[in-house]
Amino acid sequence: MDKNIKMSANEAAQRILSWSEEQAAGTCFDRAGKLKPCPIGHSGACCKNCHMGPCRFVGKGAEEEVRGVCGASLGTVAARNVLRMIAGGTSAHSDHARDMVLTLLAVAEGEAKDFQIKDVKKLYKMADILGIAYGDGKGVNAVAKEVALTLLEDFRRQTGELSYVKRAPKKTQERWKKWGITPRCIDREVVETMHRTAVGVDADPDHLLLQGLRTALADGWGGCMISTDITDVLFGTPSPVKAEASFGIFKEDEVNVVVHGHEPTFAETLVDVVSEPELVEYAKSKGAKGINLGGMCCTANEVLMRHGIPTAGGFTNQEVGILTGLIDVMTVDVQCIMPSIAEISKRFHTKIVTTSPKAQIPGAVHIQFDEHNAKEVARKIVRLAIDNYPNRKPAAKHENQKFPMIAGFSHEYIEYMQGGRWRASFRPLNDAIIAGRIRGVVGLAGCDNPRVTATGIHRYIATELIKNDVLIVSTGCGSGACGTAGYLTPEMALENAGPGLREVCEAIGIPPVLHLGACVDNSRILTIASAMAAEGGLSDEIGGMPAVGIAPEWMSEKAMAIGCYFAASGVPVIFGGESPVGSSKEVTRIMTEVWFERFRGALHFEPDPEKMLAMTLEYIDKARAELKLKKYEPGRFGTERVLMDMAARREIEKAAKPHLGLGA
Ligand code: SF4
Ligand code: MSK
Repeated sequence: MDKNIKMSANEAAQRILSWSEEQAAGTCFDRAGKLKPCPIGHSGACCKNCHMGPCRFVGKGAEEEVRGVCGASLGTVAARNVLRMIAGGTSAHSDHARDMVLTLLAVAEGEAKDFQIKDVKKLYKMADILGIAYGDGKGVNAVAKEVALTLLEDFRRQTGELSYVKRAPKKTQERWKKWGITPRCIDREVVETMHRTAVGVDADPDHLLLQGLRTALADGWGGCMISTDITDVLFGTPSPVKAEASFGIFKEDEVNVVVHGHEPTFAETLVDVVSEPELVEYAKSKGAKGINLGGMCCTANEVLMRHGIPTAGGFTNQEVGILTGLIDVMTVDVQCIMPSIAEISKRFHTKIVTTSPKAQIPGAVHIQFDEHNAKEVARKIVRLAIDNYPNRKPAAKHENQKFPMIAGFSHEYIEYMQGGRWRASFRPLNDAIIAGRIRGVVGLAGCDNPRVTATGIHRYIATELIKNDVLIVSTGCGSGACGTAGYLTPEMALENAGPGLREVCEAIGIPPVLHLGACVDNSRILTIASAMAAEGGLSDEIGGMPAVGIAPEWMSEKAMAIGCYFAASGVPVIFGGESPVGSSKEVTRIMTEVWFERFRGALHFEPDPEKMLAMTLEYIDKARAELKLKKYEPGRFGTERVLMDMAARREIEKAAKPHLGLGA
């Protein structure tokens, strides 16, 4: 690998990776260097949906002239490829959500003794939305059971609408109805997507992509939102917690257990057992001072948000963490787990433990977890880590770097922090946007990626946006990237934010980047956007807000589902990297111009970080102008609130261009 190209923007990760190159340890960065992506598949121009292919659509005029053996066009193929990514991503989030529903049901029926309902208020809020009665002597578990059974219908209902569709602003729902993309349930949309993309079924790119959006909406307003809600109900709705990030969270003199993956249930159990006196004593008997729990990727975000468990960062840090030689056990469940960790761990002493019935990795130990035997399994795994502690090898590369951070910004807390218990609302945020103190809001989400300087684009975008008075809400590995850069502290705002954003952050005592949770918790952004629309003074739907979504280093199919549910909900979204539909002008146009015209959201792909930033600010400023808000000028704020009447809104809508001429 070229020594001048930084593999990771995290300095500690970079030092460990340079050391690993000398050891020829083999990480995703080495593999990314060796394995160049196939340019045909990378741009969406390859179809392997039947065994007459793969068919490759290459050469000048491929879009017009080349056809697959079955006669499919490049547009059909590129659209089908996007749909299959959305279906994959939706399946991942939603299967996770299904497990959360089943856990809630098991708790309600008294079958999962190690868990109980922690946030009854939130459970009742869900019951309200779902039309389930509570109170009048009805026990909490009875309500929980009804909530679980009602939400199970969201996976299998054949007609009708997903329960949580009604949480979106009316106007947003109307757009979905008009274009026939209101999801019926989760499983049916995924199955229909797989059907319609099979050989010889749906061939119209626009028609296909509408089904893609319907499936993505089933992910956002279904799988993701259900998962966030139930996780809060079972384990507590997050509120701000102090924690630490980066590799210095691993302790040399303690047993280090790391949770990696996405599901919160097992990790929550580990949080409970690691401080049990018998286990701590057992650790001491092996020469350790105690037991230290840390996290990686999105399981990390789950326990960070609720307990302040420190995080070693996101996706590209998983192998790097093992290279420290300090992890005694890494437990993994599902999603974003590199199978290579089992291989790389053999060079050290780390034991990889797979815990999900859905995922096993050759070379890992499998100790299966389910909610019925939670603590028993957790204790077994902690003992395994303690027994492994004396096996640490001295040759590994430890780094002490760690940054303080604040996480735990649930949408409930964001509302609370703007007015306290009695006057909680989104009014102050809307007013700050109207006055121009806050120029707009960006959801900075998605993976970090070894094909670029990992976490580097997240950092660049975060730095520039807060300088430009843009408030950031972050999730998933985007939050990991910001946390391991030291961006998740209020001091960061004082030092780097523009004058308006700084004033707001100082007044409330928040960082300029609000960590909202794991990648399923992008649903919190949908809830916030809906609340801002309901609050008034900005757009009366999610579309038209001075808000943009960015996933600068995305790689997962889940990111594609997320990007598309934001676009369908009315948010312009910008993804980094080369476009996976770049080979088809037609599909690119549909996903940008046509979607913007219909839903006021779009999905762009832009590899240049500076252009990404420019597009974001252009979208925000254009939305401000269309809402007739004060023109953004750094340090010059308005005090007037401009409330829009219906006539003014109609005028804005008439003037709204189908797209911003941003290209794709
Ligand atoms: Fe080729 Fe059509 Fe088969 Fe795709 S579905 S591999 S385009 S023949
Ligand atoms: S873990 S989907 S690398 S955000 Fe949620 Fe991170 Fe992307 Fe996985």
